[in-house]
Amino acid sequence: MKHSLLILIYFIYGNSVFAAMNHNGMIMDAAGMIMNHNPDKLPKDCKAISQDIDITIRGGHKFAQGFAGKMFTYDKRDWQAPPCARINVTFINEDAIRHQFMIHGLPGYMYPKGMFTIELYGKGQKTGSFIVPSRDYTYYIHCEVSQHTEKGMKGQLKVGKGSGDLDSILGLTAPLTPDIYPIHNNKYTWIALIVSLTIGIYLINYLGMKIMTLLTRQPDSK
Ligand SMILES: [Cu+2]
Repeated sequence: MKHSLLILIYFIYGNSVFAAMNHNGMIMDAAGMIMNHNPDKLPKDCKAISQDIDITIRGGHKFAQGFAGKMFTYDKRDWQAPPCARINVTFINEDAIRHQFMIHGLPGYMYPKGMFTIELYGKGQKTGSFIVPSRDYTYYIHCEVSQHTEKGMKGQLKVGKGSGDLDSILGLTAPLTPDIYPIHNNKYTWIALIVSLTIGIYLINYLGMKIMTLLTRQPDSK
C-alpha cells in the first residue's frame, strides 16, 4: 500500500520533473530544443579544448531587410573558430515563428547525422555547445524550416583555414541560383510604348495650353 502510494506520487510529480529533458545531448522544453549538445566530449583528433568561442547569433525577418527577395536571416552569417574549439552558441529568435541554428558536417561518430541544432518555437533564446575537430573546414549553418534557407537563413563557420566559402550567403557570396525575372519585349511592347508616349505628349500639350489660357485670361473689366 505504502509502495503504491509512492509510485502514484512519482507519476504525478515525476512528469513535471521531466518536463525539461536532457539525455544523450538532447535538451527540450516548451520553448524549444537543443540536439547533440556536447560541452565535454573531445573529437578523436583533439587532445584538449583549444579555446572557448562564444557566439551570439540572432535570427529573424528584420535582419533580411535590405536584401531584395529575402525573408529571414541571421544578424551575422560568417563565423570563425580555431581547430578543437568549443563553440558555445546562444541562439536568439526574434520572430514569433520557429527558427533554427543548425550546423552540418560534424563528426558522425559523436554527433548523429553530423549535426548540432538549437531550435526555438518562437521568440526566446537557448545556449548549447559543441566541440569541433581539428581539420580546416567550412561548416554549413542554416534554418531547416521549409523555405527559410532559400529565403536567406544561411551562414558558415570556418574552422582553422576553412575549406572555401559557401554559396548564397547574404552579403558574402553570390547566389547559386540567382533570382532573375526577365522581361520579354516583343513588337506589342514597342507599339504599346509608342502609343503611350504619343498620348502622353498630346495630353501634356493639351493641358499646358489650357493652363496657359487660364493664366493669361484678362479679368472682366466690369
Ligand atoms: Cu527559420
